[in-house]
Amino acid sequence: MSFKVKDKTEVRLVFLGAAGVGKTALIQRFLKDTFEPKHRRTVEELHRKEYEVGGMKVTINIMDTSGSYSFPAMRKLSIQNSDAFALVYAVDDPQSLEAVKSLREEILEVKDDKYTPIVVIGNKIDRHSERQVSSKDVLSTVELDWNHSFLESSAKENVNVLEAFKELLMQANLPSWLNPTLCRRRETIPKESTKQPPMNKTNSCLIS
Ligand SMILES: Nc1nc2c(ncn2[C@@H]2O[C@H](COP(=O)(O)OP(=O)(O)OP(=O)(O)O)[C@@H](O)[C@H]2O)c(=O)[nH]1
Ligand SMILES: [Mg+2]
Repeated sequence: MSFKVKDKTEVRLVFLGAAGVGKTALIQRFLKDTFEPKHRRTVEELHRKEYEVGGMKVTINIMDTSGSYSFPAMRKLSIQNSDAFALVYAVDDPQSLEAVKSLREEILEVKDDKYTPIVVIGNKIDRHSERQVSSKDVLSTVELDWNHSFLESSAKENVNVLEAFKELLMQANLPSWLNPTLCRRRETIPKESTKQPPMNKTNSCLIS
C-alpha cells in the first residue's frame, strides 16, 4: 500500500519500542518540555496537538504505545492508521534494539510498503557509562541496510528530541515549517547546523 499525506494538515505519528526505553519521555519532552524520572507504564495514549499557522490548522496526532504490555491487535491498528513511525530503543539496553528490529518487520508487513517512513531513535544517551549499543553499528544498519533515518537522543537532557519530531514530520510529508515550534527553532539556527551527520547530533534542541 503506498501512502501519501502531501498537503495534508493532519498527521499521525506512532511511537513504538520496548518497555522503559523512553517513548513517553520523548513525547512529553516535545509536548510539554517536561521529564518524569519515574517509569509509569503506558497502556495506550493518543496526544493531539493543534497549531494554527497563517490561518491554517495543523494537527499532529501522536500515539504513545505500550512496551510493557502486549496488545498485538491494538499495535496492528496503530500501525495501519499511522503516517510515520518512531522506533525507540535505549542505548543501555541491547534487548530493546532487538525489539526495534522485530517491530520494523511488523510495520513493513502491515503496511506492505518498504518505503514506510521510519525514524529509529536511540534514547538515553546521557547514560554514558551504561551505554551498551554502539551508534556506529546501528547507524550502518538503519541508514544503509534499511534506508531509514537514525538519531540518538536524551529525553532527560533534551538532546535531539525536536530533531526527532522534525524528521518524523518531514518523512510524513508535513512541512516542518507548519509547526511553529520548529519554525522558531529554524529561525534561531544557522542553516547548515540543522542538518548534521547523525553521529554529531549532540546539540540540545531547546523548546523555547
Ligand atoms: N537517563 C534517562 N532516563 C530516561 C530517558 N528517557 C526516559 N528515561 C527514564 O526511563 C524510564 C522509562 O521511561 P518511559 O518514557 O516511561 O518509557 P516508555 O518507553 O514510555 O515505557 P512503556 O510506557 O512502559 O512502554 C523512566 O524512569 C524515565 O524517566 C533518558 O533520555 N535518559
Ligand atoms: Mg510509556
